Amino acid sequence: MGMTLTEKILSAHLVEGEMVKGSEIGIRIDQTLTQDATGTMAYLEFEAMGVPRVKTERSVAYIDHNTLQNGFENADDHRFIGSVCKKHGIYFSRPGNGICHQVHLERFGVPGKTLIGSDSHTPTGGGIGMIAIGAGGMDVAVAMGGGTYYITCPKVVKVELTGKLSPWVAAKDVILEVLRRLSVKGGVGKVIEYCGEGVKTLSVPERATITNMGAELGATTSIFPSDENTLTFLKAQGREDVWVPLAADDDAEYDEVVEINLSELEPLAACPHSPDNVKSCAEIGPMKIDQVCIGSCTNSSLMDMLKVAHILKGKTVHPDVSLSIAPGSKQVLNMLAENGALAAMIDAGARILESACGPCIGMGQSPNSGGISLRTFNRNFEGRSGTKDGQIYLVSPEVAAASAIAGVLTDPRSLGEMPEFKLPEKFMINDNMVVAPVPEEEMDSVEVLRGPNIKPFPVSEPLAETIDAKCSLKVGDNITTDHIMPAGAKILPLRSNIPKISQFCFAVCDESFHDRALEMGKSVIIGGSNYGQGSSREHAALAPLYLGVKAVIVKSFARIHMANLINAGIVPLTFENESDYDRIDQSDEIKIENIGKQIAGGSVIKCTNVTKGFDFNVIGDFSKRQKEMLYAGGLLNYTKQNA
Ligand code: MIC
Ligand code: SF4
Repeated sequence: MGMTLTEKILSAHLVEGEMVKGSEIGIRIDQTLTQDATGTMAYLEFEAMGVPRVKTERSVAYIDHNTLQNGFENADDHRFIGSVCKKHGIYFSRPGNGICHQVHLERFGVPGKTLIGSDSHTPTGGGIGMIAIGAGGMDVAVAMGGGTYYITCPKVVKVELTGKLSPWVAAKDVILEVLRRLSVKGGVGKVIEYCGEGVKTLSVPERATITNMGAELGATTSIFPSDENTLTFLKAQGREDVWVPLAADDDAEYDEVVEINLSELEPLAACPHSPDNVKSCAEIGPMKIDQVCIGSCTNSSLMDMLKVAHILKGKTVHPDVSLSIAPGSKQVLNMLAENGALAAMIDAGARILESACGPCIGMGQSPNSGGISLRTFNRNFEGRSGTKDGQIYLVSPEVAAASAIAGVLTDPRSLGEMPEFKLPEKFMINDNMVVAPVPEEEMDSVEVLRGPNIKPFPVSEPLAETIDAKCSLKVGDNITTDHIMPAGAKILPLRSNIPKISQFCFAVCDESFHDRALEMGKSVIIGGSNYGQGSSREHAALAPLYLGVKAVIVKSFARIHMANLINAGIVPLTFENESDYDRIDQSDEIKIENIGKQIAGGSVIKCTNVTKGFDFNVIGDFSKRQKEMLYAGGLLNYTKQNA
């Protein structure tokens, strides 16, 4: 039987386990990336492991999230990360060089290699034929040290693309259509593999838009084959030497097949407050808008920007609309400046932002109260924009630009004929903003520079014999890591200070959570399905750890967050009968006796609701390695024990 592309790359990197779907496998990691909001913790963890130099083929640290220096904190983090990189063998992409995923695709991604990144949109690299996976900072630290990375051997979904996108219909509309069909939890435990004739009609940047936002499906990752278009892109980046052709075998068998005829797609939008709440622009109609933001790791490539500039050229942004544009990288911004497209944007009244995440993570440009904002980003979770009642719609750059001029949601097909937009034969290449590490012989001469906001990560304890604790919080379905550990301009600077950032833990859901959890000393959290969806931030596990959370019992988990909980030594459990969720209230006392023995004995674990006087079962389906991590109290303790 033939193999899928996913199986080919995973089995070529397999170091532990067998390629049996649903079982845990360990893979070798060729490349890692971090960004600054997760990076400080990841490098503190790397330092704690005591490995002198990274053992990967390429590790890169990007500064792209915390780009507002509203105090010393972010600047100190950047200085710390820069110095750690120099010492330990990591390439350092300075602030101004661009968004990690965009730059990594342009300058470092290699077809057929494995990449993990401490950012959930690392699957962007799937656009170039990599197995690129988002992970917690601790997993990335271990991989930098040469350690194995563990995932559940995924099911593989084939998305068979036929036809060709119509003018003004975009790659964004492809992934919005996939989200509409599969939902934000439809990809859990799966890799989404794009195949079929339609693949040939999509350039690498378009493919990367699709694999990037595959994160919103909850998928392990998404991948495109490496073909002639991949070669064209790599040639234009002066990197054709890393190209290899890669594709699934013709007789590969898939677990699911989704068929999409590109010719039938139309401009779509994800409505508030979920990326899978997708409607067509025609269905929504000419809704009045307040703001438009163009950029983010989903839609900030040169091609996206050239389309936007073309639409804006000679026009003026509607008087009731604020338009901001953040080109994804220095390369993109520089090329726009050279070819005059930037002038067209400025002339139309766009507010040009630096090449960074910016508004996508609430670093500025929060909309007005109740404001309707069209964004080319990938997440529209409640409150993420920085305005609690902001109404965020996720759209393509084409829809965004056309609407910015019109002042209402606009189907770009009304713009008339679309010119042909082509990848340049050569991108402008200058890696002067990537600092190389010093050679190993010189590493002792590099001093690691720390600042007063950089506090050690919280220590976790080995698993107690019995967990007997009150429920400090009960939440519903689809809780995101933006609920658990919000970001934004006020909170992001605290990413390297867990005691301080934990004050905002769950503040979106319940501002009294922090004080209550501290007062309880130890507690458990009860949640619904798809708990922890969204970002990879391990802070969503470290802050609860600091606040004494011992176990989280929910209907189902999102992949990265569940791994982060185990890494932090917090026990993630799911209800055997979902109806038991309704029988537990906040403040109820939950008792799990002999938890270590129960975990060792099998996956069904007995719990007692002491307050209400009934027993219920939960599932703790852990691999041997996960069990040992939980006994040890998390990944760092486990790694030290095994060193
Ligand atoms: C996000 O898009 O939510 C982030 C900010 O990039 C996160 C990482 C973080 O929280 O630092 C992600 O996607 O993993
Ligand atoms: Fe940055 Fe937004 Fe992409 Fe996250 S989703 S990496 S915040 S641009």
